[in-house]
Amino acid sequence: QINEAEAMVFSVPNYACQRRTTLENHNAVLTDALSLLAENAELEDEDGRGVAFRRAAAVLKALPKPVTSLTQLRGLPCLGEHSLRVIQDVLETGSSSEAESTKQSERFKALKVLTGIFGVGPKTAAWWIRHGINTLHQLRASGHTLNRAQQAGLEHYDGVNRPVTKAEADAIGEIVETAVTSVLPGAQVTLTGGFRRGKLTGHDVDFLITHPEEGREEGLMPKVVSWLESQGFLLYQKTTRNSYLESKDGPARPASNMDRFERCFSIFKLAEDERRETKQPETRTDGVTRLRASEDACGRQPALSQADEEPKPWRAVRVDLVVSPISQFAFALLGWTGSKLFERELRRWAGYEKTMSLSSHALYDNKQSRYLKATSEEEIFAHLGLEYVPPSERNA
Ligand code: TTP
Ligand code: MN
Ligand code: MN
Ligand code: MN
Repeated sequence: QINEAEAMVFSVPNYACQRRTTLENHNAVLTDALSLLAENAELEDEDGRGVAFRRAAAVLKALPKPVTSLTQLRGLPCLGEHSLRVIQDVLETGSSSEAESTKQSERFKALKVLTGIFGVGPKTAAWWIRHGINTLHQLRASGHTLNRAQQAGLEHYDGVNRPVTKAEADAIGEIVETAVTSVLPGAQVTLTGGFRRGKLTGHDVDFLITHPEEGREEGLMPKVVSWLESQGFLLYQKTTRNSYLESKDGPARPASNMDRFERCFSIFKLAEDERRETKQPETRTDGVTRLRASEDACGRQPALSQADEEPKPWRAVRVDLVVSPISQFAFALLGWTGSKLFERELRRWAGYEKTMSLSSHALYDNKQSRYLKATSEEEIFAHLGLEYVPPSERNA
């Protein structure tokens, strides 16, 4: 036990985009408890409370050492009364009683199971629970009408809810690359989302597609989807077209945080042999990928352990595809790399500190009444008066 007087007092800047947050976390017990409470708030459709817990967790993720006493946190931003109470509980007892009881509550469990269905959000889940539906079995038996996304989500529930490994993400990357360059030679595919930040697993795989010649990317998504469909790679897909130009509220002020790129939410069918084939050449070249290959084997365990079920020769993987014109590529890349909290904080910083509006399409300076152009993420950080933070340090 460290003497309070000797313990270091931490200091971190206000906004997560001013901090460097790696995947190394010295306060995992605390941040797990706060993240669980954030998740519960989001499942209850209380986003304000969710963000407050996410911000508090992000501050603790940025600390260089484990917290040992509350006094070390004096003056830190984003730590509200409620979060401090949770932290105190963990420091005193080793766990958060609120997080533990939430985790074990029937309502939390039901909300989590039901929103685990692709296409089901907190509102739908809450409505089902009010009608006595708490499990997948009860949902199937209820005869409730499901939309196409939810039907696919229910059918591929286990795959969609099993973590995706980096090896699987790379295998899907090769398929997407082949699809994209087959229908438009010269087009480029970039891995975004959590895997670009260096995460070893994810809930999906995110890709950003562009072409170095402005305009050549137009209408690309339907062609990519057709190609993937014809090769049997898609279990589900929903494509939405680009609505950026026709929007009325101005490009830098989208109605929500959703952007308007041509995009595709999909569920891929990834064959086991596909996953091996794409790994083999890598396994020979370096030791790092050999490590990934063994994680991959772990990823298959749940399917194999179901003794009475024939193990499938493929798994379902959620994949997000986005097409951006090259002129907006840097903004799209920054917007799709995450983390979600880092993105939110970037926009908050832009608005409150710089009187600018940042979206995944553009950066607008409200004082100068003009768009600020950028061809790289570094330029966008510079426009915002922020030190550049590389993807691996955006894990807020
Ligand atoms: P996610 O795929 O939801 O999250 P992630 O990749 O960080 O983590 P996980 O491993 O769980 O998949 O989102 C990726 C990024 O895309 C995130 O920064 C948010 C961003 N994004 C959207 O999801 N929708 C949008 O409309 C925009 C503009 C960005
Ligand atoms: Mn992702
Ligand atoms: Mn995603
Ligand atoms: Mn995450």
